[in-house]
Amino acid sequence: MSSLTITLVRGDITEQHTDVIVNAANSSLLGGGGVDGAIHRRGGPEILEDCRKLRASQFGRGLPTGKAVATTAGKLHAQWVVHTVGPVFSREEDRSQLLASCYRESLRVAGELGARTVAFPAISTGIYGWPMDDGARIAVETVRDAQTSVEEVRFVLFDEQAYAAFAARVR
Ligand code: AR6
Repeated sequence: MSSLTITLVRGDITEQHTDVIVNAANSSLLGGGGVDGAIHRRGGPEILEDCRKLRASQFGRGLPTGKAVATTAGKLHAQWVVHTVGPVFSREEDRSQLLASCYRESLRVAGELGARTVAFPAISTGIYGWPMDDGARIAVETVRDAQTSVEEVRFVLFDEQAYAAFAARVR
């Protein structure tokens, strides 16, 4: 438990002013669609430069699912982007622990950087196919239970359905 405040915003995560913006990345760290595409587009080439350095050093094989790593935030209104790799949703295999790990590890990295405010997207609920209600449940439960020095977690939800799913869990 911690004294962390959870807030919900409907909007575009690349417009947030927070210490950290979390990216729903893929293992390559070299960009993609959705949140990842928007972050690299709005943040500019410095973020990709940092990602390439990570691939050339400690993450030669890519960032494993459930892990998180920080880079510059480039031109975004944040100090750092924390990249995390959500699991692809599967009906055959329960990957909930990996999704929870994304939130936990991102908060751990943010805390180590001294960040007080962190903006999260609804990880895995887009291209990776995770059902929104379950994604929201895992996100809110995991953040609530986290031991962290981060003071505010802001979930930035792209549409009304996502906002409603998170609102139902935060109440
Ligand atoms: N701001 C906030 N939320 C957004 C934005 C935005 N600008 N854009 C989309 N969303 P996704 P994933 C919502 O697909 O499922 C990439 O190609 C979206 O509606 O960005 O983890 C990566 O490189 C959804 O609810 O991430 C990976 O290959 C949520 O953010 C893969 O997609 C997450 O959708 C990761 O897939």
